[in-house]
Amino acid sequence: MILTPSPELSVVVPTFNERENIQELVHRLAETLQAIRWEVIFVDDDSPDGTAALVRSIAQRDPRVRIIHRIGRRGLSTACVEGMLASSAPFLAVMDADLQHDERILPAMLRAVKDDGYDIAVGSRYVAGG
Ligand SMILES: Nc1nc2c(ncn2[C@@H]2O[C@H](COP(=O)(O)OP(=O)(O)O)[C@@H](O)[C@H]2O)c(=O)[nH]1
Ligand SMILES: [Mg+2]
Repeated sequence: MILTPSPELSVVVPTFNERENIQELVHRLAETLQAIRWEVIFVDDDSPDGTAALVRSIAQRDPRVRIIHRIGRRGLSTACVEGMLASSAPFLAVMDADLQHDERILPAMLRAVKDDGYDIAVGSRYVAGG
């Protein structure tokens, strides 16, 4: 039996009406995480703009892309927690879907927790190298 190695990093992305940003975000993650086994878990609260349907169609072509589609639910933090709980990866990241967060710092954040022994890494505009 040939097993496909599972992801080392799950990027959890809560979404509400982010349809127009999904494809670009997946593209940017694929670019920046080339050296890492990764997946992205979108957690969508049944957005009226059809975000979940779009994610599902991308996921049909790309197994690194997953969707948790929540019905009758709202809430950014519970969406993040449920995405994290749906992952079996040893490392987790959470980011916005709206392209406000710089995905290019994800490899450095992963290194901080994986190699430098930190429990958590936080991206910030307000610290050097943030
Ligand atoms: N699943 C889910 N995602 C949400 C909800 N509210 C906001 N989001 C998403 O959470 C992320 C952060 O929201 P955003 O409006 O960008 O917050 P801001 O950057 O702090 O202004 C975005 O990807 C939103 O689409 C919600 O109720 N449920
Ligand atoms: Mg935002």
